[in-house]
Amino acid sequence: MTKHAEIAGGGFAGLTAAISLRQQGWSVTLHEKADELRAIGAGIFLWENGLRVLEQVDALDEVLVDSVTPPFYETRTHDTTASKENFAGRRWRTMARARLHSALVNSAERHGVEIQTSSAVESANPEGILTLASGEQRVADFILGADGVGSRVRDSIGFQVTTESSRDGISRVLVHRDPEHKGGDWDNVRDMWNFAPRTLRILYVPCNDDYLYLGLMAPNEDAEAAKTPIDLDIWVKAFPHLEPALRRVAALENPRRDTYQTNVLDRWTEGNVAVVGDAAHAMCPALAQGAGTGMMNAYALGTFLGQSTMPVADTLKAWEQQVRPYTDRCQSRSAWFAETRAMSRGYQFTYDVMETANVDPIELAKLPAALTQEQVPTA
Ligand code: FAD
Ligand code: 5PR
Repeated sequence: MTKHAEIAGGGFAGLTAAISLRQQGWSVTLHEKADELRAIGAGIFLWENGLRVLEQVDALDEVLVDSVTPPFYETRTHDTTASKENFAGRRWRTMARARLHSALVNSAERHGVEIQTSSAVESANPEGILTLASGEQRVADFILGADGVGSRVRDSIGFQVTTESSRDGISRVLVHRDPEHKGGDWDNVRDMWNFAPRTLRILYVPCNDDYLYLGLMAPNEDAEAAKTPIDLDIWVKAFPHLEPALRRVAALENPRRDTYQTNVLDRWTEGNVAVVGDAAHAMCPALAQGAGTGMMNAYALGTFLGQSTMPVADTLKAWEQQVRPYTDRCQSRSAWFAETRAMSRGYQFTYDVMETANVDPIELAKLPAALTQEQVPTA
């Protein structure tokens, strides 16, 4: 009999899990509380691991047509180049978040995921009952909380969360790319740091020929620099070369500013329920691995559930055991970089730091033998 999954959340993790489960023959209903499926935020990086997941879930081609591999990831501190890294031929891409999201949505639709928008999830219980805000209850073999950093599924189950909040916050925007910001070093990712007279950073990321992703980072305690809409004078003084782009940022109507947090849970599964993505392992963006890690874990979840001969609850425990160590290490490295601002020194992409980017998601999604034993019926 076809097994059925109910998924809360239509972000990168929820969509990836939904496609992976469909590829394994499950039926899937995905609930998104917003009235349409859309990506929040500006730009995003993907490394080899994330690109491989996209390949597995048939979403890579659509991402490649509208993303770029910049020549270098350049770190600049006080207007001087600290490092220029190119990852020795490993794949990496930068893009608008909407591009990645719509590629996953289109693939989910092609794979027959049933998507319900304006459908907020209220709670889940370990026996496999999902309750919607409308009061409707849905029964499933498996329930997934991919409902982001404020996860209802996580909190209704009662997973314990340890939270560390970041001391810097960031305003992320997409702006039009001016001719003077094309070509030469302006095609690089440029991570520009200033510590004097105040701590301000701009992460400059070409997404394609037309758009730049800019992340404007300032300490939360510096109220003037943390203000949105931005104080143009403060930012232009620190980054005069970016004045035309900063004028566009200052003109934006409702710029968001986010702080971020590291959430570590006591466990990711309980009975027939699991959490994945930011619901389970929100991390600081420093290493640009939050979405990639969530997508790897979500993809593996689908293969585990599809191929295991063991009960769902045991399969979920084995999945957590397999994928979690990489995630834990990535979270703690990302938190360290956010806390120390050590990325300003350059040469940060060491072998260790790139561990997650270099994980092969296909290997990670292979089940341990204990999950695929033949079940011999007893007489
Ligand atoms: P989300 O994207 O938060 O999706 C959750 C979805 O669930 C949303 O659509 C939401 O509307 C829905 N939802 C919420 N509650 C409910 C409910 N009750 N019922 C139904 N639906 C619900 N990662 C990278 O890999 N590379 C980067 O370059 C990168 N840059 C980043 C920069 C910043 C500043 C930050 C803060 C993060 C960055 N990340 C990056 C991390 C990445 O954005 C997240 O890890 C990723 O978006 C998490 O995906 P998700 O699907 O788990 O959650
Ligand atoms: N990398 C990326 C990013 O968006 C941020 C950081 C690093 C892609 C911030 O948004 O270090 O904070 C960072």
